Amino acid sequence: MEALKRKIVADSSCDMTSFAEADFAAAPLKIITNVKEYVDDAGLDVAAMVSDLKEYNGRSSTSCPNTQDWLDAFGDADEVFCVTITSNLSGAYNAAVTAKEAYEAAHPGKKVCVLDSLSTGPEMVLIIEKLAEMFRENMAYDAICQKISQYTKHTGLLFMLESMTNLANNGRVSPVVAKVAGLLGIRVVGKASDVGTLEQLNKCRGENRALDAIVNHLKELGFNGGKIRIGHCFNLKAATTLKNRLLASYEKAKVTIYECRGLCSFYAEKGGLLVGFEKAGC
Ligand code: X90
Repeated sequence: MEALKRKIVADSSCDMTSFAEADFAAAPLKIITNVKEYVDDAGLDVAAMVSDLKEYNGRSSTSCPNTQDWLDAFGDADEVFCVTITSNLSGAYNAAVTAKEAYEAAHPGKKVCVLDSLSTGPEMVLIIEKLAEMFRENMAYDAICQKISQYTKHTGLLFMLESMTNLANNGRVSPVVAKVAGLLGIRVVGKASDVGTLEQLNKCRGENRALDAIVNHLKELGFNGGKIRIGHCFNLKAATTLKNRLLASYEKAKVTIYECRGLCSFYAEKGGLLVGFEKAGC
């Protein structure tokens, strides 16, 4: 009998284009302007997109993977574990569920477990890494489905944004909140709410104070020195400062930093920081 093919699939808001620890594919979202369409895959030049967008004054929007995009990402795997951006801000989850139904109907015996992250970016990274860990432990399909949804109850996402223009223009936050982020020197700090929407926590004067607020929120929300993934949109400086501050208080914390890909760069905008973290008890 041939070995079971297990695969992790996520939409491109997870900021990962490849993954060494397991068979992996990302279904791309798209960033669309009147002059160009950017496909958020490994070929996207994120720096060029961000600089194009800075010069561009027209309308811009995004679109999620459709059912076929998801099916393409599933490939021919026997067991797919599919992680999506929050269903409260994107149609990606619904399209993935439709793809699951089509895939399972077309290939009896094959299974797809779809997980709504109620989050995005670095919290999805943590979920994907945990799935790979479960693969290595040879856990059964049903056990993984159940355990991974438990795991997401012990992870969280905080963010720091310098501008919320694209979020507001696309109806993902209220214009009132977005306006604050547009003020000179102001950083909005917030978190992914329990229902997977943006929840504003603080308006901070300057990046330093915003990073302090993030460190405090991490503690309040139950971080106790586990894993942290920091995604940044052209703000390595803030990401590094945050990492060092965390390591000063939690010397064993496992902190890594990476650059956001297209979708998160479009919405988090230049200077933005996304922080995915584990809470106690996972
Ligand atoms: O379907 C689509 O077109 C994608 C829409 C995505 C909208 C929101 C993306 C947010 C990206 C911003 C800060 C963190 C937000 C946390 C949300 C739970 C990053």
